[in-house]
Amino acid sequence: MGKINKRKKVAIIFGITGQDGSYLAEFLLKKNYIIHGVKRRSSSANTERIDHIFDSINFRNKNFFIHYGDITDSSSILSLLNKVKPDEIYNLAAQSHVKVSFDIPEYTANSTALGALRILESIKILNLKKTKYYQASSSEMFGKQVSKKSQNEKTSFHPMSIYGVSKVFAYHTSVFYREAYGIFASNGILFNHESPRRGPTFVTKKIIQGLVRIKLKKQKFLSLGNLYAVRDWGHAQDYVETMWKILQYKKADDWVIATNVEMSVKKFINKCAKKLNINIIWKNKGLNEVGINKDNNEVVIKLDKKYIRPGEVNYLRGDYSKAKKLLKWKPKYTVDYLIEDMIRYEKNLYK
Ligand code: NAP
Ligand code: G4F
Repeated sequence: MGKINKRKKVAIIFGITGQDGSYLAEFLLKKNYIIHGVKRRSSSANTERIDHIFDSINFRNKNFFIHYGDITDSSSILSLLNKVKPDEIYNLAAQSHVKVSFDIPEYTANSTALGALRILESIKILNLKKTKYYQASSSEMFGKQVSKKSQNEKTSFHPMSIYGVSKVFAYHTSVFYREAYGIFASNGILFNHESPRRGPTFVTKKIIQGLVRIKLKKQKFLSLGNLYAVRDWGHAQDYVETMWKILQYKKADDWVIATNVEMSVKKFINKCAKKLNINIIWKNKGLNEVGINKDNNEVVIKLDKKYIRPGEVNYLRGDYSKAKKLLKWKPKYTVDYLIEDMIRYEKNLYK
């Protein structure tokens, strides 16, 4: 019997140049998708994470296309969707840094909140009945939680930043377009996920980069903010697989994706230091707290109030039982593997 010639699925990824966009593109290419990635204009190169996929000199990858666009620009979204008419859209584009959202609240809302609205409205205007939409929702939406219970799809939102407020808007907008217009729009409520490709100002990357450099005597100390916030850290490679699974499920829905393992920033530092054979002891309290390298008595961790947020999310731990049961998804990588993967990458840069 001859092979059935199945049409390749077509996906648009907004936020292709980011951590998740780059892993998702690799994942979908392995699944034989045609990928159209949207990249915003920048005065310096912003394609570092995808250059290995898109060989801009030889145009070798025939299933991978990059378009200029911006989620603050409706016309660019509308014309791309009209041209490509994709099977799936992954909206990963956002001003994704919580602390930065206190400094640029209006731009954060414009991109992170209204960006989702612009894409969904374009799907509606173009009457793309078969296009499925993935919204990169966030555990930051849970915000202020009074109890130390884990959060699931039924937990109420109480955002503590304009980033969180914007993600709540995008979440409800996705639910609204699903219920009002029948668009297949799903929310993945993803808890923190990291990788060697994580941006350098997020805490895990900052800690690992800093400690590796301290170990190699290229940096003296690391300045941080709140050491007592608790997060549920997973590996980005695990999480992009769920994005795809969410869009393959029989109906559009909302899903918590996490590891259910909690860890404070301080415990994360201690774990990383141990793996690098840096022996840290902690002294003092409040903003005077310091981490000292026991072997040479040097201060390696200091606190700086500029990293303390006007609104903080103190406790995040995700209950992903729904995704486990219905999507048959669970994380493959542990936080120990994640840290080792990130340390390995960092050390290799200095070889
Ligand atoms: P990231 O590395 O910061 O990537 C964000 C992407 O959005 C980048 O490609 C960025 O482009 C792009 N972008 C920003 N503003 C844009 C605009 N105006 N127009 C077009 N593109 C724009 O974030 P990530 O960690 O991959 O996260 C992906 C998505 O998941 C984000 O929406 C984030 O808020 C959400 N999320 C992340 C986590 C997490 O722990 N990583 C958890 C929950 C939800 P440049 O490369 O040019 O900056
Ligand atoms: O690494 P972070 O900046 O991540 P945050 O704020 O949890 O946000 C990330 O996860 C969200 C999902 O929950 C995403 F939606 C969002 O896009 C992003 O990917 O900070 C983690 C914790 C915070 O409590 C922060 O106050 O670490 C604390 N922290 C302590 N010192 C620091 C620092 N965070 C950063 N970025 N830099 C510090 O020096």
